[in-house]
Amino acid sequence: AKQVQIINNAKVPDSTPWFPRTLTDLDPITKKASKIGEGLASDSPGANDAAYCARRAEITKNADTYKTGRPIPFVNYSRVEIETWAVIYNKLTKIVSKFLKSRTGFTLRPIKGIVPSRYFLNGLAFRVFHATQYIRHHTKPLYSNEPDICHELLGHAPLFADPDFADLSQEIGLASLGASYRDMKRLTAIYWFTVEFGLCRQGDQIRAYGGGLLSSFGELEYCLSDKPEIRPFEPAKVAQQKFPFSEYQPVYFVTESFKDAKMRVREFTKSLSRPFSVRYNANTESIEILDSK
Ligand code: TIH
Ligand code: FE2
Repeated sequence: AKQVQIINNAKVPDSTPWFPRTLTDLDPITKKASKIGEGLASDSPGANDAAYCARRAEITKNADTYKTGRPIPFVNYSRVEIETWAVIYNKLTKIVSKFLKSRTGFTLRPIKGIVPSRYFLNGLAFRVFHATQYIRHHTKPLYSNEPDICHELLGHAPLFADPDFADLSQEIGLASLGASYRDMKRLTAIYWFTVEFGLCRQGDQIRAYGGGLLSSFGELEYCLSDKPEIRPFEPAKVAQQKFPFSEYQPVYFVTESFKDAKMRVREFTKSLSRPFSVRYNANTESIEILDSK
């Protein structure tokens, strides 16, 4: 019989080491992993712990038999394993604030729960983000109607490492200092539809960047479906938009970029009624009042 070879790729030189061409080519790679025990250096803390080696062998069996396309095997982690995770997790959460500070000057600061938006936004003027530490109830992981540690760390924290996003946030914060009651309402809406529930264009795609979306698997899926209404980010309009607090948002606003949002918000805040302007002096960590306008 004649063999037919279909070549849909440019040829590579014969001397080229093997490499996978399709996803299923990845299947044999697991055989290349060292066998349990062999790979553990004699000074590895687990090497002389028979129970640990056995447990590891039990878990790694999953990888040995795994084939492309199958669901990831479920591992029922033990109490000790979960506690190990907790040690790492707790350490990580401690350095989050330090990392953010080195990127943009933002820091996290613990707060008991929801505070009136004036105080919350005021913090942003100092590049301080007030974050809760308690965790949502385990029966409803995909949506919480109040902030919790998952929301702060998975939703908000990563964004504060972006300089334009950090500027945008501080811009809202500065405008909130001494703002009138009416302007406060406007700024809260601007905050809500950017930092909390913002969408952003990226190429021909729309992506979610608001912390309230990134920490809620349920709303994240919903916001990118055809169910909600999506409007362009125009601060004067955003400022008037009403919104529910404890359910999926019916309306979202999409911005062109963080820089664009920052410029637009900066323009918008000039229209507010405050008779003075302010700036944050990072050297003295204090607010300076500028000439009344
Ligand atoms: N809905 C968010 C979540 O599930 O993570 C939490 C909230 C953000 C804003 C208000 S409630
Ligand atoms: Fe939030």
